[in-house]
Amino acid sequence: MGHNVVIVKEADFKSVVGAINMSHGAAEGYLSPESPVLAKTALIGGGETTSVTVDAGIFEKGESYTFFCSFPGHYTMMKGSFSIN
Ligand SMILES: [Cu+2]
Repeated sequence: MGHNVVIVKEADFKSVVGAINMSHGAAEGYLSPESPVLAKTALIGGGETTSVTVDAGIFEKGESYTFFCSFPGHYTMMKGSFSIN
């Protein structure tokens, strides 16, 4: 098992999580390569650490974003949102 952080536009969340499939593999976070993912970390286990660098310029003023874990099934509980004001 593992956990990660994936960031997408809120409007893309349902399609992105709908395309999560074990066949895409852990290295891809089980995400479809066609999914409009803005940023993601590696999947890691308890006690591990990881990081990702994101160019803040990708975030648009007035847009809403969802961050979630893409391990299959986790996004139902492991998610949150933010917006740029
Ligand atoms: Cu998780």
